[in-house]
Amino acid sequence: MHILRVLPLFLCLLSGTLLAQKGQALTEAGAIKIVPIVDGLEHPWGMAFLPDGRMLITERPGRLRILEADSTLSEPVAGLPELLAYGQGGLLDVALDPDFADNQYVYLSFSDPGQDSMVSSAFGRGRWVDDHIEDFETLFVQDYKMKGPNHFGGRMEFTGDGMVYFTMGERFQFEPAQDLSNHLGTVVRLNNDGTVPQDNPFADEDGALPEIYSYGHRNIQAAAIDPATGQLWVTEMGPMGGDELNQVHAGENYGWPVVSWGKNYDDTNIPDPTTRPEFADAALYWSPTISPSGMVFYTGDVFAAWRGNALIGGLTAGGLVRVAVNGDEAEELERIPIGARVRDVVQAPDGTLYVLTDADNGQLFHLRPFMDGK
Ligand SMILES: [Ca+2]
Repeated sequence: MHILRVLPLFLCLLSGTLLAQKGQALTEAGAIKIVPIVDGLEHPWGMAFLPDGRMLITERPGRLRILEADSTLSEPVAGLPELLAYGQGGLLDVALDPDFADNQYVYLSFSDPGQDSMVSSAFGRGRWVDDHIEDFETLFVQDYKMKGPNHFGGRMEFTGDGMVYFTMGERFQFEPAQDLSNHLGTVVRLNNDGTVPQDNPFADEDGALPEIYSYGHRNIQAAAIDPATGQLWVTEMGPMGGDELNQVHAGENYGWPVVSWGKNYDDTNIPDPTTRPEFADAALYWSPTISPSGMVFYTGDVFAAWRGNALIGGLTAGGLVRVAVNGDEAEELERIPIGARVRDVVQAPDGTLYVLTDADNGQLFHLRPFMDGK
């Protein structure tokens, strides 16, 4: 491509990055302020608000911290499950039960240890009592224990009517994502207590694991239900190129590793999804990659132009990717530069946003409109 055609794009990206480093960004919701709240988080991965306005934040090596009202971090919270922090695995997501006010359940996803450094993706729950977790019980362990540092997936998303989706990667094993006799490369759906819903798509199929809701995924690190439709959307990391946004339907096969919009790391081609119509194709894909992780459907008022859109964190995108969804369709509308690898994004009760960055010294940022010019 000619330098004069690339130059404006380069300058645009550069100005966005420079603005992000100055703590602001120009967006279609106006100029927004990007305020650093706290640092010193070692590869933070997930966050969730407590009803009192404080926030729980996970660190992948195996710590859960409370962001206190004065924006300091607590000592590590007690009561976590035994886990093994290994490669991309460790302590991953955190979520509160939709009925937390009644049952005080906090859910954690993590790498469940076995013999000889074998690990599986897993999640469970315990009760939140006096700023620690009691009686943690593991509710689900991925059926496929192995060594290997990659593609743990790890997001939990509640339906609000008693069920939870848990997303997994294929542990960099490729073909098992097509095999329903294991959990690699799947979304599973469980009742909140870990039992299997009777109407899961493979509940009565011989040779298939009943927890599986969808399969043929590569590595799902973002999941969110669109509150307007109740539809689950997930992103998955592609190989070289081919990151995907998928609308998840019961029993569907999303094609990995048979088809992909990306290429293998050795530069060999993978057939495009359109060559195999039996697989569900992505609603949207990204080449080059954005490395999607963390996602929320924005429902607030303070960034009114973003209402109803998905905001997707991007590790290599270095910010948020704003996407409009409509039925099976999805369209990227905007990128909001943060100037760092974004691991997770949540909406605060007041409609502002919080963003976690993935780094040895990870940070939490608060995204809000300017107030009195500040
Ligand atoms: Ca796919």
